Formats: sequence, C-alpha cells, structure tokens
Amino acid sequence: MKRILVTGALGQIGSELTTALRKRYGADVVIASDIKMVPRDALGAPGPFEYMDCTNFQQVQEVVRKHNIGTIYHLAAVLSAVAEEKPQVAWEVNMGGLYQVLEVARQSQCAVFVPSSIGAFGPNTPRDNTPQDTIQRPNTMYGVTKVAAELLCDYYHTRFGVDTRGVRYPGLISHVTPPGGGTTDYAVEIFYEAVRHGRYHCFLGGDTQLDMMYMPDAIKAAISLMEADPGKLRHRNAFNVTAMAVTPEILAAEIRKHLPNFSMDYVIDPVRQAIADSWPKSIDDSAARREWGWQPDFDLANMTKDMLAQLRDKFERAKQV
Ligand code: NAD
Ligand code: AKB
Repeated sequence: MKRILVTGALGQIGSELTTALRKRYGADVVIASDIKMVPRDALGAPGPFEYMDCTNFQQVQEVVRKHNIGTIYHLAAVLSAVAEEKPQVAWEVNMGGLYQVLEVARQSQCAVFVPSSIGAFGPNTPRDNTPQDTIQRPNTMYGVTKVAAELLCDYYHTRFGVDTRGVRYPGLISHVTPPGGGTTDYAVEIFYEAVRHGRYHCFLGGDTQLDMMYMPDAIKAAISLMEADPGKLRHRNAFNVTAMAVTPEILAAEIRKHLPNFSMDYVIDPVRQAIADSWPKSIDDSAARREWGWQPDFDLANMTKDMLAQLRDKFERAKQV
C-alpha cells in the first residue's frame, strides 16, 4: 500500500496536517519527517517519524523507498522574515529542498503538494482582489523562491508527468504550533498575547491589510486539492485560496468583543512592514472554488471565538502539568 510523507512535519502547518492525515488515512500510512527531532506529544496522532533533511537527495530517496511513499506533502521551508535575514539559507532550503523532493518524486512516481504563498506576488501585482493569473515580480527572497517553486512544479508536471499541486496560502492563524518566522506571525501572536497578558505590541502598522485563514481551512484546502479530480485542474501550481482580509486594527476589534480590556500598541518592524506592503491586500480565489470546490468554513468571527477558546484551554492544561 502506498503511503504519505510529510516534510517539515513539526512546523506550523505540518504538525496539524500530519494529525489530520493520520485521522483520515490511518496512523501508519503517514510518515512525518523533519530536521528537528520529534518531541514527545508534538503530533496529536502518533505514528512513524523519520529524521530527514529535504536538501539531501539520498535521505529523501531512502525514506521514500523504505516506506513505499506515493504522495509527498512538502512543507519544509524558510518563511519570509527569516528568509530576508538569511537569503542564502532560504534559497538552499526552499529551492534546493524542492528540487531534491521533485527529483525523488519523478523517479518514484509520487504526487507532490507544495504550498506557495501570497508572498509569490510583489509590489507591481494588483493589490486588491489579486487575480489568479497576474504579474508576479516579488522583491523578497521568500517571494523569489515561491514563484520559482510554482514554475518548477509546473515544469515537473508538463515535462515529466509528476502530479504536482499547490495553493497560495495567505497568513495562517493557529493555536497548536507557533509560526516559524513569517510576516503574518502577528496574527497569531496577537491571540497568544491577548489571552496571556491582555495586550500586544504589534510589529505591523494598524491598517496593514493582508489575507488570512484559520488552520482547519488550510488543512482542508491541502487535502481537498490532493483528492481533487486531476482532469478538472487547470491551475495546478498554485491556486489562490483565502478566507478573510484583515488588518491588525480589525483583528484587535474582534478580540475586544470577547476581551473588552485588550489593548494594542505598535512597535513597527521596518523589514516585515516592507514585506507586507509588497503583498496583496486581498486575493481572488475563484479559480480554486471553480476547479475543485474550495470554500472556507471559518470567517473572522468564528475563527476568533475558536482561537480564544482553544488558547484558554491550552494555557489551563499547561498550568495543570
Ligand atoms: P514552519 O517554519 O512552521 O515549518 C517548517 C518546518 O520545516 C520546520 O519544522 C523546520 O524544522 C523544517 N525544515 C526546515 N529546513 C528543513 C530541511 N532542510 N529539511 C527538512 N525540514 C526542514 O513553516 P509552515 O508555516 O509550516 O510552512 C510550511 C509551508 O507552507 C512553507 O512552504 C511555507 O512557505 C508555506 N506557507 C505557510 C504559511 C503560514 O502562514 N504558515 C503561509 C503561506 C505559505
Ligand atoms: C509568511 O508570513 O512568511 C507566511 C506567508 C504568508 O507565506 N505566513
């Protein structure tokens, strides 16, 4: 039986995607992998784990052969803020890692899911309701790797028949694993700080608008796209997907409906502000809706309610340990 490999499985998305895949297909069917070692209880549903550096062809090949892998969810990457600090490392991991994964996938006939990002757009892209097919000239190393990754995945599909698929995620909001160094991390930190301290120092300006999505929808998008009828997919790499467009002020106002004393001030980080200012304010995900039935379950109101409840529980449980 063909199994599923998740790279970068201990990250913000991987930790929840691995759990969801194990619940859907069976714990032994899903192999988690990362360059970090797995801490006890890191993944909600336990199962096999491999230490694997995605930039190392031999390691990826061995894991794929050993476990008879048929599908790879390739999540290992360096995110936007860290990529600006360490552009050489970002290129090596985001492009070098993807190349090795695609080469192994070509040889072993695996399907591959690769997430792109709103970071694949740049300052010349139309910023409102950004179309699926439009100008992509990002001015960040993260963006350069994301556009190149979309193109490389298209190439492996048309040239070698590898079943590559991907979405352009917006900022992802979640409560299981903290984000790994992106520009949209503020939208997660704001919830942690609101619940723990009742205040937050935001590193983006209050009116900086970016698209966001709650993690259960991000997981749903990845699995639905990989299960979609390939005959219906015109845009494989990568589909715009979104759930809500928010600013720090809008998020703070929504949080105040539950925590009226919550306060926020600003300590702007010029690097992350410049990155955010080069990204779309909102994106058009009608191609995903049309081609594989994409639709988010969470809007701003029900995401905020759930995030706050989940974090309260999480901190309560931590106190009892
Ligand atoms: P993350 O930073 O939380 O996790 C990445 C994981 O990759 C980490 O656990 C890290 O240890 C691992 N990793 C790093 N280098 C590796 C290597 N050489 N070999 C194997 N593993 C390695 O990232 P994430 O937020 O889970 O993002 C996953 C993917 O989704 C990335 O491609 C990212 O660009 C994309 N994405 C994320 C978001 C978001 O808001 N989280 C939004 C858009 C796109
Ligand atoms: C980041 O901010 O780098 C990510 C992304 C939107 O790609 N969250």
